[in-house]
Amino acid sequence: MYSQGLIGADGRTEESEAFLEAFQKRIDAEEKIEPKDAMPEGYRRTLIRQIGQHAHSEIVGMLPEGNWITRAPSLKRKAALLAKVQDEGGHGLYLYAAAETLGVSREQMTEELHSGKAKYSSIFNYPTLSWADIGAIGWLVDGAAIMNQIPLCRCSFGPYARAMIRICKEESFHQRQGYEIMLTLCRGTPEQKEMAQDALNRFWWPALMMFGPHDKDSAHSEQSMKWKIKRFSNDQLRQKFIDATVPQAEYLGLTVPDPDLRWDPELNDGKGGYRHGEIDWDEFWRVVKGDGVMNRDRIAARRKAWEEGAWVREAALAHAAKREGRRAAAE
Ligand code: FAQ
Repeated sequence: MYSQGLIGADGRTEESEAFLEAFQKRIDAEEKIEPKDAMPEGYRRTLIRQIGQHAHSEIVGMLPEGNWITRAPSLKRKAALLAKVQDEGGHGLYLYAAAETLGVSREQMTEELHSGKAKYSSIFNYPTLSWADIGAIGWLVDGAAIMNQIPLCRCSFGPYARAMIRICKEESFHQRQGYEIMLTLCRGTPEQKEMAQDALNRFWWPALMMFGPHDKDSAHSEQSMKWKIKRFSNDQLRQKFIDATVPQAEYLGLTVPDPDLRWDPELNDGKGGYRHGEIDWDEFWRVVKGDGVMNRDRIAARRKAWEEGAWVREAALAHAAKREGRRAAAE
């Protein structure tokens, strides 16, 4: 058994060296940490922050694509897009449930999203202007999400790791679906191919920003990697994504909008990889801090949905209370 954190006179948890060391030993031995296990307060808070932000990203991420459900070019495309957007909603729900096991309530997380306190992925603050954007989101945004999330299936916290297994299976399907939309457009008329190129031009850099700041500027990476919440750094994952995606763009016959992009055989310990231009970090931080093109619309849409759904939550609670009352009376 591990010693627990001690509650000091000021109410703060003081964690003994022995407790922190024993916890790190469990992590190093690849043991899964479960909700009822003793854990450092920093570990718990980091997970609530990351899983909460991840859940919010899935939920807000339904909006840019939802925008195209009524305008999908065929019944088949519409059915597939509808299913994808529903999948994202499901991912949000598993993730909220995983965060709740750490002692935070769904209401609290929702309130933090609506007040602007909690972040969600910067990518969802860009508008979807054409049907090709739906292809680009599946290909690039789900592609980046998979690259980041496959290692999360091995996260040290059990409920998050288990939720990620199913999520990654669904995201892989979304990525294929997006790429297939791009392929169809690229094999279509010159106007369709131009539309695909325009979507790539607008989504390439924001997709690279999804991996977060450079390692040297990443506040949480070092500790999160030590706790095996993250298995790779932001820059490592970004590089893997670029190396996997550039050949896919070539196959489509599209040009990646980066004049500095070039193959370097020395990169990745001599295995080769793509060197790339610098990300516009001013734009990244502006969007993260709430000043992107769509930030205000996204939060307004989420608040409206929450308010308009109040009657559903009330009805569900009333129904549960009634059922509970009937069960108690029968006993
Ligand atoms: N956008 O110290 P780090 C999806 C924040 S899901 C906004 O490096 P960390 C599915 C960061 O939170 C996409 N904020 O932080 C889908 C921190 O702020 P804080 C979401 C960002 O946590 C597809 C600060 O900057 N995926 O796409 C961003 O170690 C299609 C310092 O950064 C996940 O959430 C950003 N891009 O690493 C849905 C995956 N980057 O909290 C619909 C899980 C950084 O101190 C359609 N999360 N920040 O105020 C992670 O892997 C990590 O949290 C990172 C950031 C890698 C996102």
